Amino acid sequence: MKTRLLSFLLLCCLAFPVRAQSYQPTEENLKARQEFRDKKFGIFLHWGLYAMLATGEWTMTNNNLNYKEYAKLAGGFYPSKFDAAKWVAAIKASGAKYICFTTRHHEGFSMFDTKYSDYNIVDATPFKRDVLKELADECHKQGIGLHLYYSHIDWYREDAVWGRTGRGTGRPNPKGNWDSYYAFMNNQLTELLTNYGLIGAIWFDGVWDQDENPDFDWELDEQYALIHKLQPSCLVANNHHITPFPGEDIQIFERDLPGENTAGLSGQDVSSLPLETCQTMNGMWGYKITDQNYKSTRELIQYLVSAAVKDANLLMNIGPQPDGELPEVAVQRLAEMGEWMKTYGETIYGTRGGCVGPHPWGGTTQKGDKLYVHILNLQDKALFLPLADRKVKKARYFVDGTPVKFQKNNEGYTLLLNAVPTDVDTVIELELD
Ligand code: JFZ
Repeated sequence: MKTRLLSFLLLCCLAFPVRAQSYQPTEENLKARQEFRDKKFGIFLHWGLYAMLATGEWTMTNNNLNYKEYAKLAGGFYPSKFDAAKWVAAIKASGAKYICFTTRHHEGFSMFDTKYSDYNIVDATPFKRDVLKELADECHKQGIGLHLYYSHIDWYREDAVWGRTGRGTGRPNPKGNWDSYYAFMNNQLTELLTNYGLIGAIWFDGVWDQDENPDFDWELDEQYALIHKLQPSCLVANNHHITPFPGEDIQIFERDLPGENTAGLSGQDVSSLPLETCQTMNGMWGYKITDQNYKSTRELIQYLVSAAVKDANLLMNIGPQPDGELPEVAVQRLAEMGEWMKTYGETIYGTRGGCVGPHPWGGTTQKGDKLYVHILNLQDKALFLPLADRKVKKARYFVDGTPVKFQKNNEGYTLLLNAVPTDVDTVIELELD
């Protein structure tokens, strides 16, 4: 009997090997998660060959462009104005604390020097420069974090298994060769985590491409373990639009704040992991020449504040031009956001979502005994805060310290403002007991 039980247990162990189910983040990783939450604001950069076609990063599949024809773009890619120092300086000026760069998007072109495919910016273009290396060196020099986007799908490689996109690019074999493609990805991830210094996060994207084939095994456990082995503080993120898998360190939302789903890509529950929402500054991720529909600085700041109120980081995207420059409007938005952050950064960086949650008028962020009330949209001079079980000691306008009168009742406190707020964000600082 005993031996039967033992062999049953043994069988269980063999059948269900200890996977990342038991993922225990290391101390370094837990520390990196908190630092990530403190940063609050990052800039996403979508850059690849698609910039030349200027119709966004999905143009290859949307227009069923033949993979061999598309690859010829590389021979003409010469972003003569690329200057990593200039990019990093413009981004730093916004108050952003990290950059997330597309090392290889769905088009399959590697924007870095890789041994594992010639289809890369050094070997396949006349530019011949490792733009990732230049960017990484500048990020490290100027003291800003670097995260790397890495696509799980590839519309160019013949060994990449077909999903629901990239079917019309002329590749011969829908089945691909998973073993070969998986090894390729892990080899590239090893390069990315070995040759470019400290990497804050690997930001995966593409698992959703197999959503019609739910049994598809991406073998993520082993891939995540590889990342954590190479750089224990590197956060694993995956834009799969569902509940985080074991081994992931942050949770991503696309085009919506956590808990909202206006774009239809973010119906997943909000987990207890650090949160990040990615959003476009205009309407597209990759450079799109006809898209001048930039969000106003006011909208961008309010989106950043709304993310912070929801305890999430904002990863705001820019699609660099084919000539290597950031679009002028984007640079201007960065500068204006930075101006605001110079004054109000203290109410954003290092905070957590406050004890008064999101409301139509705005919400709160919190650091220690300071509660920052962010008023984004209020047609009133009085603002009620449901703070029944807290004691407010002081209230003042954050910007100049002018005291704010308040009244207490059983349900909470009512702030009595001097005027109906019209600023981008009227911040009232409360000192709690
Ligand atoms: C993904 C990428 O496809 C996109 O190019 C960009 O990088 C963004 C940040 O992440 O966005 C998606 C993902 C899935 C769908 C659409 C866009 N989808 O399922 O249709």
